Amino acid sequence: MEGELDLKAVIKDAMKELITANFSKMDVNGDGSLDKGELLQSMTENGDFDFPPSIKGDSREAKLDAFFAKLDANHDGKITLEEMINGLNAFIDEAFDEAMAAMAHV
Ligand SMILES: [Ca+2]
Ligand SMILES: [Ca+2]
Repeated sequence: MEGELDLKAVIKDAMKELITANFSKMDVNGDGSLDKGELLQSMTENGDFDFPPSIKGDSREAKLDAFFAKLDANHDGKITLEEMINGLNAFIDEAFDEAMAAMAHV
């Protein structure tokens, strides 16, 4: 399963680069972290954003709340660059595990 692990690492590296490069742009008020409004804005600017499958909610707002809560590891209402990368890494792991589980059922 070495190829699988490498692909995951490549995706994580690309994600980290992308987030790091864009974080200051996403941080509209320049306080070094993203609040909910800034997260929403950055997501909608990038077109139609699909929440990870594990994010459940009846509405887009509810999903945003759940997504934000999952990224905001220390629950201070702000997402730092580190929290963002760690959080998205977890979603990448999740997506891979689901893909592997789905393949195992074929
Ligand atoms: Ca901010
Ligand atoms: Ca936080």
